[in-house]
Amino acid sequence: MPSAAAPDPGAGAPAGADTAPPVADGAPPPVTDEAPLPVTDEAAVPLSSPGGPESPESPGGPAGPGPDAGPAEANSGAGPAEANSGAEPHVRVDAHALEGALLNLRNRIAAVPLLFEAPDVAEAKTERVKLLSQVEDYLLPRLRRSEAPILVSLVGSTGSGKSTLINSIVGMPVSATGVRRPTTNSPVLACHPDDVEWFAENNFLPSLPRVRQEGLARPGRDGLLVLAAAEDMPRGLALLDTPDIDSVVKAHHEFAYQFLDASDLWLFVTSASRYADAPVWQMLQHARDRDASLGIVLSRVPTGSRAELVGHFTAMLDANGISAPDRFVIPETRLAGGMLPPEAFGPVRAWLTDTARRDERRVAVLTQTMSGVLDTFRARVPALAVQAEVQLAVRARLRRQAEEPYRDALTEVARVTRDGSLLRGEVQARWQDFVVTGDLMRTLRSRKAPRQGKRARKRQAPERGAAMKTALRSALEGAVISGADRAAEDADSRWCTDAAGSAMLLAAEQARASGRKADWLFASAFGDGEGDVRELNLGKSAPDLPLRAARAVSAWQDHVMRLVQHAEQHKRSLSRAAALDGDTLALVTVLAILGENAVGSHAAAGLDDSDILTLPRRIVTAVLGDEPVHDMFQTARAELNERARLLLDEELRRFSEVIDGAGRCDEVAGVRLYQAGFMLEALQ
Ligand SMILES: Nc1nc2c(ncn2[C@@H]2O[C@H](COP(=O)(O)OP(=O)(O)OP(=O)(O)O)[C@@H](O)[C@H]2O)c(=O)[nH]1
Ligand SMILES: [Mg+2]
Repeated sequence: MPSAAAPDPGAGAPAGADTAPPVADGAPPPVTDEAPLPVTDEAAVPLSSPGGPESPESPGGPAGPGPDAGPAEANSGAGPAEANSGAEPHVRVDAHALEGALLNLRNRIAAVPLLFEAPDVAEAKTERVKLLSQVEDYLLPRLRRSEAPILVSLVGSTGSGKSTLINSIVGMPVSATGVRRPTTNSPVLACHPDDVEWFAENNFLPSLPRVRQEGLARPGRDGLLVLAAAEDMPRGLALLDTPDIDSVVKAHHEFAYQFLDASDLWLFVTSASRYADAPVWQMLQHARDRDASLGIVLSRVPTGSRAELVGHFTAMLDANGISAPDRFVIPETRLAGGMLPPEAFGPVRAWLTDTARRDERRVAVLTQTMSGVLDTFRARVPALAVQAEVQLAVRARLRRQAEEPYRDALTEVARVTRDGSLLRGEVQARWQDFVVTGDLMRTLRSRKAPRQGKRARKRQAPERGAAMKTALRSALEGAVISGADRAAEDADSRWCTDAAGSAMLLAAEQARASGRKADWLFASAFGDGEGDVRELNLGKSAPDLPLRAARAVSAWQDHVMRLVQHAEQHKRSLSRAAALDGDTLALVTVLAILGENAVGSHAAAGLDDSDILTLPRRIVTAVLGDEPVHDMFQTARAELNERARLLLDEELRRFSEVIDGAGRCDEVAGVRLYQAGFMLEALQ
């Protein structure tokens, strides 16, 4: 939280003004004299971004020095400092609180799940990496070690002379220059030997490997940060020569942006022949949007066309809203030993040295760049939080696409196991056999209580009854299996035609393939079987479904048998009714349950007395009584539906596993990220 929120109108002119070349005599001090960021635990952060290009005395406008100002003009460019000084109040914020809020934000950003394909997910992934690197590579190290040397990145067009300028400022060749384009492929950081430890430690760009160099950096070490210590460098200042921004080498371009995100001050260098190129303006607009402290060098300007070139460049800067007041022109000159003459680079060096040495300017630069980054979070963090919510919606959609077909399958199983649909075909044919041959009637007439026990009873059961039972069992299994097959096909095709679904399936297949390869390698190394050779194959039911369905149906039939026995015993104890063959009665009960809704229906009307849709119910009711049959049917049906549900759930789980396999999707990641953003904002 701000420890003192009272704005100080006289303090804290924007860094653009503060970092202007030495202010003309008599000009008001451009910056606050609050304790500088490096010294206290409190960081001065502007309430809002410093004045934009619309400022009437905008540095880019006619009143500013502009590139028209050569080094000498730039040095006398006090205009912007006067125009902006005191315009932007600062508040002092608690650096510890800010660090805590940033750490929290970093964790929340990292936790945002970007697992599923969605319209902007690729951009969101890039944005997440950028946000994390801005927090980890710049804001946190800078907050923790605010006294560390100020880091100036030279960035810009290839061949514009960045390396030449650095070597000239450093006073010795540290970065290779050359006619080969691009020349610099490893960033080279030059600083005073006393400062080199700070950059050798991994608190600046922690993920980048680094190497110390003696003498000139050799080209060809992409991806390494080369640390060059030079006695002539002013203390407290580090210059970073970065790969070009307009390179054919794409990595250079990304690299350059990464360095900018970790820099306190950007020195943008473009040449008379390249300043109009698109990458120049992309980069400058990026700097403008980030509101980073920015200086601009127009190099290799032929003396004859200087006014014309500088005028055009200034107009382009204005048109693009680039307000950097610190602009330098380096004329085309002869190099001496690869170095620029002192009058060409001197003003740039003086400006940089001054920025590093004068606390108020240093604070202003750090403040502007840090606030610039933090300001961008206001929109970028909620935008990422929106993506977290989009991800949840995509995941819910994928779940629905899989669940709906299985839910429909369950409804269908419930329907066909009630309306008599299963009592056709083979089942009906077996029933006819059973009835016509008189087996059923014989069984019904047999009133002797079986004394021989279950096994003997089974032996007695009529063969046709057994055939009937088999037909019934396979009809029930078939109902579940065909429902599951349809659901698998439907769910799979919904995923295949969904962008997120198909991408997820592809990733799951790849993960499975690499897992199989690892299994196979393990198996071939240790002779441990053949590994898991199953395909994902979601469009079909699991290969073991028929086995599981058979077990489930058999278990249900046993359950019905027990229900029937229970009802029968109860009935006998009440009315001393004769016992019936248990197997047959259970079989008939199953038929009656499966045709429950068909009884009395139009389909069943007018059927003869022996019809499969009517007779079983009549028999069961006659033997056990109306009410017990009703209760028993309900129990048996609930049990049947539950078993079917378990089977289908098991099938559905294969889909859920693919979704879960995509990664952990925190339901509240978006909300937490919003909160972390608000907490950070509250501190500014
Ligand atoms: N005559 C003259 N040559 C220059 C000047 N500045 C740079 N050069 C030459 O132009 C070529 C490119 O300069 P570098 O300093 O390597 O350019 P760079 O911006 O570092 O290029 P990349 O590393 O590819 O991004 C080299 O051969 C330099 O010697 C200058 O002001 N005058
Ligand atoms: Mg270079």
